Amino acid sequence: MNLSIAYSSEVAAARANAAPIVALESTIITHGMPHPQNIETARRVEAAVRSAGAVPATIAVLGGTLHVGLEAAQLDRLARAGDVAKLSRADLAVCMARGGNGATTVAATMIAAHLADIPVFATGGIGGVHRGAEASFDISADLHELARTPVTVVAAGAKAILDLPKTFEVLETLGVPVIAFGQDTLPAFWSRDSRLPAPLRMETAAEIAASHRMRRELGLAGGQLVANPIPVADEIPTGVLAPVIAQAQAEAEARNIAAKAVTPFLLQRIFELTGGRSLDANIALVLNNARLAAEIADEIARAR
Ligand code: PSU
Ligand code: MN
Repeated sequence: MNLSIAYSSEVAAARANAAPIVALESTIITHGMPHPQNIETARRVEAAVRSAGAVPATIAVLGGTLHVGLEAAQLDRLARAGDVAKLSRADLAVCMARGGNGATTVAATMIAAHLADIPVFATGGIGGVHRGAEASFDISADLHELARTPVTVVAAGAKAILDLPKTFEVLETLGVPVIAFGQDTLPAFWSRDSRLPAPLRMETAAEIAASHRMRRELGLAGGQLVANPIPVADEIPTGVLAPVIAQAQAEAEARNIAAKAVTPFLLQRIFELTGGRSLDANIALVLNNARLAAEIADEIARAR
């Protein structure tokens, strides 16, 4: 294969030593959070992975090159840049062929992580079936990626701006294991409990690593979704969020926000409408996911 991937010095060393690595996405930095909280969070998430004994690999396309692991200055530039494309499966090759800059979504980060042989990836919340999808057909490519690319994704469930029951129905149809971490119900991103029963439940990183390895032995395509609830101290109750999400959704419809712009618009409006509280919760849940992903990566690396 003559694809050249640029590894950060830290990730290159980890690969040479078969040390645990956790992939991290970059759309959350460029399209999911405002500056400067985005760069502060990106640095803290990387630090959380390191403290838990693994190496962070933030993924992005810079000048057409696929980077797996960013040096501090590259991360900083990405977080400030205003003209970065949001890359999903459909856009990755085009951006690279044109020599462009792009931030990877869950789908594109999974593709890059798999190319770099990194089995675990931490994010905030995956994309899914949008509310009103029966009319708009807006279903994130993240769901199909989970069905085809063998990476274990640690998220606080799907973002609560989505239609969660439909999102989890689609994952069931696609044969994606959805594993709630330590509870019987699925989390709802900013809130711990969606009241939807979890199809699977696990208590330890070792169990998640074991099922990841078993899928590989079975030759099953696709990854696992680990739904890790936000810590109790950081959650926003669903009752507080419901009217805010409804208002943001109504505004998106009134303004004909569509396609890739929907998720960034909703996250930004909810940030404004909650006076910043949604961002604090978002940051807390990403850090929590980074720590669990590092533990899973460590378990998988040990077993190799
Ligand atoms: N998680 C967050 N914030 C985000 C995202 C995830 O906490 O901004 C991003 C991810 O990159 C995810 C994307 O893949 O939102 C989903 O976008 P869409 O709904 O357009 O597929
Ligand atoms: Mn979409």
